[in-house]
Parts: sequence; structure tokens; C-alpha cells
Amino acid sequence: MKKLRPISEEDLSLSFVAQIFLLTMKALILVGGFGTRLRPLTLSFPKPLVDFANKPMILHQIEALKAIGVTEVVLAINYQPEVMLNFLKDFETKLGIKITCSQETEPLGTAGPLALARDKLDDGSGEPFFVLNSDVISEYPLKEMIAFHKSHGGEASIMVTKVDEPSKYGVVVMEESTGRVERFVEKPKIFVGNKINAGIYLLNPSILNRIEPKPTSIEKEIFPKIASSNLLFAMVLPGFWMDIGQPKDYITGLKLYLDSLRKKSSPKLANGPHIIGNVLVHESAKIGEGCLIGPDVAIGPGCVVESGVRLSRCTVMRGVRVKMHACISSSIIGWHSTVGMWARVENMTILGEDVHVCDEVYSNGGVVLPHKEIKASILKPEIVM
Ligand SMILES: Nc1nc2c(ncn2[C@@H]2O[C@H](COP(=O)(O)OP(=O)(O)OP(=O)(O)O)[C@@H](O)[C@H]2O)c(=O)[nH]1
Ligand SMILES: *[C@@H]1O[C@H](CO)[C@@H](O)[C@H](O)[C@H]1NC(C)=O
Repeated sequence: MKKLRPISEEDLSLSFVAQIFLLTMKALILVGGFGTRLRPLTLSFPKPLVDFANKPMILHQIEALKAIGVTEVVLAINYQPEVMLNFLKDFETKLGIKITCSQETEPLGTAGPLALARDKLDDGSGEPFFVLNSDVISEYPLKEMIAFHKSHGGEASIMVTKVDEPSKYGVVVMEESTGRVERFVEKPKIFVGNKINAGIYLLNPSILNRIEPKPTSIEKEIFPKIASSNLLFAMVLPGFWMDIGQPKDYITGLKLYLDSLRKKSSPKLANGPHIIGNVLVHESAKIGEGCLIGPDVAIGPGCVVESGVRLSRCTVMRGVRVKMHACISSSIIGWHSTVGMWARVENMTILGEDVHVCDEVYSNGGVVLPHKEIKASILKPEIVM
């Protein structure tokens, strides 16, 4: 039998440090953008509150942070903080996590807000804090990121993800064996690598000394400087990743998210003879006879899907009614809208909140502002004011 070693002073102080670490871990979520690319949905709600897979985008992040022991989330915001805080108040108690706002009077970009929230992020413990972009969806491997951060001893860790077309992004060039970031190349014309910034960071409080509370880009101005001191390290994000800040990517993001639920054999996925592939149906939604639903569909709370409806690759948000024999594919149907009988809605149609598509109408890529009634077909992709 192995002899137990008596507990040493060192063991105790280590566990003490670990506890402090968990007790005070903080995160900042950048929620400041205007979300222009996700209009008309963002005309009704700030982008972080737009539902994704039946849950406001920001809740995916807050829940992931809570799950690894983050105790306080700071939202870096530059407009309508009341809307956000009112909404999140319930979740503060439900999730048992502190949520506060740090409000800018002018947009400070992706780094300035950190300097503005300095007092909230740096409590003197020296422990690192997370920074997340609010439009990024993934499995949030934050625990792995903490382990990575501790292992390299640098000042900052960033998550990177592989993409097929690196020429459209800012590429992170790193030393493969250690993850040390060498440099950043914005929209490279020749191939330098295929890993891009995934918008998930773990930073030591000392980086706040490098930032001023004025408009600054963390990707373009701060990270390159940390990299040139050899203190920036990148970890390749395991699992899927998507920036869901625009409709096409939002729809792709839902597919990847549902694929990942399937891999985890999530009980949240719907089953039944009328379901094809991966589908989420909120428990309060009603589905009629003879429907065919899927793949890659999310149906929100209180929705009514009448008989004979066909849905694929789409999101149907809270309170929507889809009438008999309507067909929706590759589209997003905003809150409390209705889609009429035998209507056909497809090819990246985005209906804002409370839009009513009349019976038998066809929409090919219509982008419709909130509170409209669509009486005539939209034959080619266009914005309907
Ligand atoms: N607090 C704050 N957050 C910002 C600011 N600019 C961008 N962000 C956030 O930083 C992240 C990356 O932003 P982008 O995707 O580049 O742009 P966006 O403004 O959100 O969206 P679009 O208007 O559709 O381009 C997102 O989570 C934004 O919410 C800012 O000035 N202040
Ligand atoms: C679908 O939309 C794209 C642009 O969003 C357009 O180029 C294409 O022609 C549309 N498809 C059809 C069948 O009209």
C-alpha cells in the first residue's frame, strides 16, 4: 500500500491559492457593437440579446463562464445598458453570478473598454480574467484555457481557430510547439497560416498597463505589442467555432452548434417521425400533424407550427406562428411574426420582429424590417422597409 504523505504547509497554501482563484475569477464580455450586420433583428434587441438556439446569445457565454467558476461578469457596453441589465437581472439570481455594466460614453473599440473597467477587473489578486467577444459561439473550452495559460507563464492567452479561407481574416502566426505568437498578418495575400483570432482571451491584469481608456483595437494595437515581447500565447480551440454576427454565419453557426449537441448526445434534441437531423423544439412550442422539420432548425418558446409545415435550416423565434403548409428554409423568422398558409420563405430571408407574411406569398432573400405586413412576393433578395 502507498504510504500517505502528511499534508505540508505548501499543500495548504496551494489549495488556498486555488480557492482564491475560483472565488474571484472575473470576465468581461464586449457587447458594445451596433450589430448592423444582424439587422433587422438588432432593431428590436441589442445583438447579445438576440436568440440563438432558443437562448439569447450572451447567455451561452455567461453560462459557460459560470460553469468554470467565474463569479463576476462585466458587460462592456456603449448603448442601452438598461435594456441589457433589466433582462439579465433574473439570470443573476438564477445562475448565482454577479453581472455589472461598464458603460462607455463613446465607443472605445475592443481594448479601450478594458482600461475603462480596470477597477472591476483588477482586484489586486493578480489573477487573470477572461475577455469574450459577444458574437462568438463555440464549446467555450475555458477550463482548458486556464490550464494552458498557467502552463506557459506569459502575459496573455488567446484562442485561435482554423479557417478554410485565411485571406479574409487576420491570421495569427505562432510557434507550433509552444503556441508562442510571433506576429499577426491582416488579410494575407500569400499563405502564412490558417489560424485566426477566435475572440476568447485570458489576460493577466498587468496588460491593463498597456491600454488607455481611448478607442483602441486589442487585435491590431495591443496583442502585436505583447507578441513582440514574446508574452502572447495562442491555443488552438478544440471543437467548432463561428462568429454569428451576420445572418449567413448565424445559420451556419446553428448547424455547428446542433452538431455539437448531437456529439454530446444531448437530450435537448428533438426525436420523432416528423424530425430530420438535428432540431431543437422548445417545450412550450406546438407542432401540428404531418409536419417535416429539420435538419438544423430551432423553434422557440410559444411557437405554433400548424399542420403540413416544412422547415429546414432555419430559426423560428419566440411567439411565431407558421400557418398550414408553409415552407421555410435557410431563413430567420423574428419574434412574434407569422408566416401565412402555403407561403414559401427561403434563401436567407430575415424577418424582423412582428412581421406578417400573407398566405401564399413567396420570399426569396427578403430582409424585412419589424412590424411590416408582406402582401406581395419578394422575388429576389432585397430589403423591405
Ligand atoms: N464595449 C464595446 N464593445 C465593442 C466595440 N466595438 C466592438 N465591440 C464588441 O467587440 C466584438 C467584435 O465586434 P465586431 O464584430 O467587430 O463588430 P460589431 O460592432 O459587433 O458588429 P457590426 O456592427 O455588425 O459590425 C463584439 O462583441 C462587439 O460587440 C466598442 O466600441 N465598445
Ligand atoms: C439567393 O440569394 C443570393 C444572394 O443572397 C442570390 O445571389 C441568389 O440569386 C438567390 N437565389 C435565387 C434562387 O434567387
